[in-house]
Amino acid sequence: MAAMTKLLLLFLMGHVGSANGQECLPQNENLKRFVLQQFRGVSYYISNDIYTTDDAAAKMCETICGYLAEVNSLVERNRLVSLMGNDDIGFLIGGTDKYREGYWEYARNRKPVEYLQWFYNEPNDYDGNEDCMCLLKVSVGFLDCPCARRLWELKYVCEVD
Ligand SMILES: [Ca+2]
Ligand SMILES: [Ca+2]
Repeated sequence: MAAMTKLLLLFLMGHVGSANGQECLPQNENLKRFVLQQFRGVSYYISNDIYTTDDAAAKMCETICGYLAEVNSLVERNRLVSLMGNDDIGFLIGGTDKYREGYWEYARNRKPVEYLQWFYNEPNDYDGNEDCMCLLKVSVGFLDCPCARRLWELKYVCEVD
């Protein structure tokens, strides 16, 4: 009987464990795709892969309770650029005007992007197809860039509070 109870307990514990596994915790296997960097109380997770779409990147961020990085100052922008490796061109970050052209907001909560420091001649909605926001190593400001991967081969960066 004691053995049965023990087995039952193990069974239940196993279920609790798997339930937790579905939450956004660092135990998630997707975490392996990220390199953690910390700055001013928030954590940044840089992807190892190139983004395919903004939605896919955002979903990946959600697995670790995060969201596509929201750059709120020049200091934060500089910090993110400093995290870029030698081979990195830039990152996809949070911010989109896909809901309303020219109106920049965060897809996760539809709040307006308050810090908009654009690069020269940006945003230009090139080819009518640039509704996401990117940060390039060589640019001081942001660029609007395609939400779906085309010529751009950028990683994405998640932020976790
Ligand atoms: Ca646009
Ligand atoms: Ca652009």
